[in-house]
Amino acid sequence: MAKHPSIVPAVSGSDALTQDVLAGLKKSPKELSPVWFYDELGSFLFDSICELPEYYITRTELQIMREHAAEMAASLGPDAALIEFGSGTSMKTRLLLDHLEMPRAYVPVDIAREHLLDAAGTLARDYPHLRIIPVCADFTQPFDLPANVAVARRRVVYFPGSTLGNFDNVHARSLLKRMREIVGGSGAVLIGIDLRKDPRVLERAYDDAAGVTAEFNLNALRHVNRELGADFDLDAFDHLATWVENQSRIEMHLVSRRDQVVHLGGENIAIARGEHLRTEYCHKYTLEGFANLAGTAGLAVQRVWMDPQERFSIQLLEPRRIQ
Ligand code: AVJ
Repeated sequence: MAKHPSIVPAVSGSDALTQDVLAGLKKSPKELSPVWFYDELGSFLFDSICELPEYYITRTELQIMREHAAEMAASLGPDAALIEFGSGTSMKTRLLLDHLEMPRAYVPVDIAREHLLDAAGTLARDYPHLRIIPVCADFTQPFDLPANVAVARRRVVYFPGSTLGNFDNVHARSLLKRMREIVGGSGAVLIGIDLRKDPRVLERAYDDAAGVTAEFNLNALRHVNRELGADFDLDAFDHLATWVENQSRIEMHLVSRRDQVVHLGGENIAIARGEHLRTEYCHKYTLEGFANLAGTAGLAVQRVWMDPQERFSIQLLEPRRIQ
């Protein structure tokens, strides 16, 4: 069930990663990229989060897929080439593939090469007639599509999980624009979007009673310690998930329990007691707010599927007609 959101810093290589983390720690407030959540343990913890009673997102999206996948597939039509951003285990995709009429190809795009190839192999056994063309790439950066997919009549980007919510509005818009470019004038985007709701429900979804999300958040520090040789003390931070009304988002923070100094890349980073380190945004949209955002990226909402409680939505977007 793990998604591996491929939100990686714009630089790579250990030195560049160190510089990237240092730059975040020198900001005010301090920041650490959510990419650091996802090492082996982090992916396992995320899988556990998906099973938590408070974390409605994965369960609700699956429920909508089960209920409406046939209709979604019918709206996409025959001969579609399906391109999935951050494909992970392609779990939700199966529900779609089961209903698509003669799909031309499935292109899972993911940054985790081993997991990508494993998932593609498993899928190939279950869908022997489907042409599966995995692409190992960071979907936040431009990447090339396989030639035969680039010319398919109907190209569809599938982006489940509400991962778009992890990007601020500027980056969300440019990601939507990229999808618009990939699908061209006659394609479509099928995207999972989490909806605004009672802040208490949202805060619980990101601060569960069993403490799994807290462990997931703290694991980012463990990952940085191991990968970059930092010395964050995991016991010196508290997990915080807080609803920020004027940004319409949950923010996950780590709050320092004491004055401390962290060493990284030969530098000393002072962190004061009570100081916050921001690790993730999770924007929650109204239907209208998301339609506006998509509109600014040249995409128009054609269909919206929701669960009966309207907690989550899966939306079909198509390029806006040129006026
Ligand atoms: C996988 C990015 C959709 O934002 O809800 C879960 C990640 N963070 N609990 C989300 C996450 C904290 C999740 N996404």
